[in-house]
Amino acid sequence: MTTVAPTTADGALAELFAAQNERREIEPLTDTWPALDERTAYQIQKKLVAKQVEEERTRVVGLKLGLTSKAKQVQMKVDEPIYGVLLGSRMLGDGESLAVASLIHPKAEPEIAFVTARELRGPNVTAEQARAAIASALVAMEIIDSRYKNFRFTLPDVVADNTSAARYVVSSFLVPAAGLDLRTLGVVFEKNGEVVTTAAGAAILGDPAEGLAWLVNKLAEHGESIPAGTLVGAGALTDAIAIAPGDVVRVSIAQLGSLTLRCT
Ligand code: OOG
Ligand code: MG
Repeated sequence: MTTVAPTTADGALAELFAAQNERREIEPLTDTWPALDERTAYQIQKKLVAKQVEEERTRVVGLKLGLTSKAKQVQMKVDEPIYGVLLGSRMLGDGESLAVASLIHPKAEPEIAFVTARELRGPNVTAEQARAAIASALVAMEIIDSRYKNFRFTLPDVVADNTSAARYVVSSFLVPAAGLDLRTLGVVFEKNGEVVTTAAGAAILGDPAEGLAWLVNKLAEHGESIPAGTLVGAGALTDAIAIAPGDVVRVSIAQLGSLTLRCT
């Protein structure tokens, strides 16, 4: 079947939804629709998430930042942060398994996540204000699965694709944020018992609280805020690594603990 490259928001939405459900790669939207802008891309994301919520009979449980570390910006060749949405149906716990074949070409990446204590509403929220609104922090790992071939995309492409979101693994240990210096938390990322990357919390825009401030100020551009009790993934601390059946990947973060994912 030949598919016509989409040049409208509805066409892009249909193509991204089908690509995910059929586990097939597509070319970036901007190859054929260079005028696709960031605002339209976030509108497509919103509609895509609404379709996924309906299809998966689930609900939105959180938000995720992307491209908040230099390592990721360099790896993906996009030099600004982005945000996406986390769905309840795609959450995994420590020690759970992931069937790699259920996705297109998944990669794993280590993250710090937060739970917010109170509503945050931008614009002009500072990192200090954002930090004060963090109730707890936890170890997380994102499984990203761009619907684009070879993970090649521009900012509007990846935004429309809900920032490559596929699965999100979270620890059940929530560590109270009071007294934690998120910047100096050491991060070790291992695959099959070997250390593949390391980082510290400061890899996220100098301070993970800066990531939360960026998110709430960006949401304000779209008239949205972050409700109290929201899970927020702060973005990968290091570059992402490809995973294959049989792999065991593990994220350990000082003071927060560790979590493991088994790939089948
Ligand atoms: C885009 C998603 C980036 C992160 O944590 O930086 C992201 C991608 O790399 O495909 O989730
Ligand atoms: Mg991520």
